[in-house]
Amino acid sequence: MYDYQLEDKLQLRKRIAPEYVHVIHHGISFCAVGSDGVRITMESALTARDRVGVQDFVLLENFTSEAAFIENLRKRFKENLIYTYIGSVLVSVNPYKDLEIYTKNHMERYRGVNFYEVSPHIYAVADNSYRSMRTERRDQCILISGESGAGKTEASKKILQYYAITCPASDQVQTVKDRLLQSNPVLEAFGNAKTLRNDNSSRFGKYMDIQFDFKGAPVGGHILNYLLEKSRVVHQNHGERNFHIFYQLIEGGEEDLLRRLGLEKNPQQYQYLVKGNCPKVSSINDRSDWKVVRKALTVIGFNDDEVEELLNIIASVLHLGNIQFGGEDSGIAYITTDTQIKYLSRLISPLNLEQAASARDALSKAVYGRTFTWLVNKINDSLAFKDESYKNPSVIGLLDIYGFEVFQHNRFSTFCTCLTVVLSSEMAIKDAVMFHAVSQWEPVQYFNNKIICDLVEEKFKGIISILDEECLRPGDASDITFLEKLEDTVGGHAHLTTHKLADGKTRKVMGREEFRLLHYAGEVNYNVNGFLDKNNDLLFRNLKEVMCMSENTILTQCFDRVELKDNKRPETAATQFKNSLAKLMEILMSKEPSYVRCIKPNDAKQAGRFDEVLIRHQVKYLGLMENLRVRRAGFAYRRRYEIFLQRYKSLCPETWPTWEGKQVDGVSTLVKHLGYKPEEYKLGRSKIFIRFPKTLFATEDALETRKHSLGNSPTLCPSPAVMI
Ligand code: AOV
Ligand code: MG
Repeated sequence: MYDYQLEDKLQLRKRIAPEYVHVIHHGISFCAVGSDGVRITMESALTARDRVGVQDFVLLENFTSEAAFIENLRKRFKENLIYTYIGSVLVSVNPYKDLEIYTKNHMERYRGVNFYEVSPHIYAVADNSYRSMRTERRDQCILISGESGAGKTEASKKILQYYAITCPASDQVQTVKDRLLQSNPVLEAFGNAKTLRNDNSSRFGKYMDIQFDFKGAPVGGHILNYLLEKSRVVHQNHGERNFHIFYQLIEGGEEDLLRRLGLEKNPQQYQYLVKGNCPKVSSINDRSDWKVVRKALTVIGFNDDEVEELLNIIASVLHLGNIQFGGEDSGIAYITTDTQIKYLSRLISPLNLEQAASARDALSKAVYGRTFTWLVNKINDSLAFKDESYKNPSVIGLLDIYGFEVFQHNRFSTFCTCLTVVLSSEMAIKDAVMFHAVSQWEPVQYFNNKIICDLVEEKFKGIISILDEECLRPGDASDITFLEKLEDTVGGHAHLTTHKLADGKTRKVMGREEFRLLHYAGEVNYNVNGFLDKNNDLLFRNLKEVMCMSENTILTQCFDRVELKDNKRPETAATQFKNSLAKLMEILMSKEPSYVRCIKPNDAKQAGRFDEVLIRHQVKYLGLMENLRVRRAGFAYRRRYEIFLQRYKSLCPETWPTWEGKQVDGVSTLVKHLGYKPEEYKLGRSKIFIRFPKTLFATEDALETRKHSLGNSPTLCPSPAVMI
């Protein structure tokens, strides 16, 4: 009695939540079944829908309303439905609790299944990219964004786990899978730290390629790392910690090992670990994490000697931090701590107290930073694709950048973080514009990110150029002269303000050492203090020389003598970073992107709390409303001609069983036969763009009906889940 005909099914599909209601076949009619397997009425299905919201924002009736958007998010969050789509973009809200949705069974459920038949999930995105890679032979990338603590790193780990479990494997592939998975705890130990926003905050940007062979098995990987926050090695803000590895080693290291390294079992003994006054974190168990990391190092292929050398470096950094200086009447510093590290005595002669301490810290940062890069290279060696006979593996790239962390006063590192966000959102916007270019309807207003990009990057008069110029200028260059140059060169820019007003008066609300950028996310104030030093990132030559003499084989690889001979000035930090980001953008542009947008529901890291103000802010700067408008105004679904034809050709006598002519003509014949109206679709260069999901749903339903009337499945065809 609860059976529905085809048109009802369409209604159901559009309106119900697949988390609670499934539509199943029953002869040529359909019925709705609740999650407990019992048939329910259309009315109950709709009630369920009202309770849990829509699974795709594109289906929201009032799609231009931000309030409706947030309400839908809230309903779902309350039901532990943390994932929702905007077309093919996945929006994810951090639940701050373990949900039972990442089991092997769940993975199986998403394998090869249509996007809208199952509830939205990170596995659906992973599966989608995988199938597009396989069927279209096009490299993919998954871009994960969101603010600090929103769940980016967790999302990227879930994607990796999905591939590790569901992709085909042989013995050799199993080793690659293990190494891919084990690279995470190692990189997190050395590159993540407890911050105020996130107990496991990534302090470096990470882009990882996973390489697949022609059978779809993962056979290798490669990691690019960006801008490790080195300053954390020597200083942490109140309530924050240094990188996890220091605490793991001290808390978890075996007594013998600690003795050999000259370390005591108490983190409070080390100057570099007491700045934030936060040695313990309730959500972190350093001792058990140590065991995980130690094992992971072995899986990746480190032998015991290499591990010991690596840990020796970590211990030396702690010892270095404990070196104290005293001052003489002449103002020249000397070492007061009794230490074995004799080379540091070289610091004494020309430096005053402050300079000596800063030279010491610069050395610690350089040693740690370069060791981190060495570690990434070492992991890359172990992940390298080794089959010479197979030249071109297919690739899925995962981008997990550090989140936007805006404070009241921001420093150089935030400036660089913002750069990443600026450039990666430029990429997203480009994609959206490309997407939109094919539709001539309802122009969508974008925040013009290019203006900001130019302001930051432009040659000669962009902020980075001006900063570099000040860094190179001998004489009186300082953070303040940099700010003055900024005022002279780009003072009148609509997106930049300083405390000076055009009429010569000063703006009271801004500090004299600040400039303000109007980003997409809103206004951000930057304090220029330390900009020149951090951008120069210089290390005294004699310290470099000493490091080159080290007998530690890792350090000899990190500090190369060639560097000493080369008198060319090294690139500044901002320029290096800008260039590496430009390269990253090139890599991403060559791939088909999918997007995951992560949202943090509250600042207290608590389960069940939905802080509307905070969420609205993120919806705004993640550009989700624009995203939705683009999907609605443009074409929600697009598909390459051959794939579309392949899937639906059985529905039209003229295209079935084979279409002999040009593919575009075949598609055109097919959609006319299906009754598509001209405003519902556009034929592009190589793809068909479909405007409304309902058009696609109807076509899918027609396919299913045919399948059932024939009593078997039609030709093997890629599912529309990969339609984005
Ligand atoms: P982030 O990568 O976006 O921040 P994480 O991925 O590290 O954020 O997530 C922060 C914390 O939120 C994790 O340690 C988990 O406790 C919790 N969490 C995130 N996603 C989930 C999930 N799907 N299920 C359960 N708990 C989750 V940063 O690296 O700071 O920008 O720089
Ligand atoms: Mg992270």
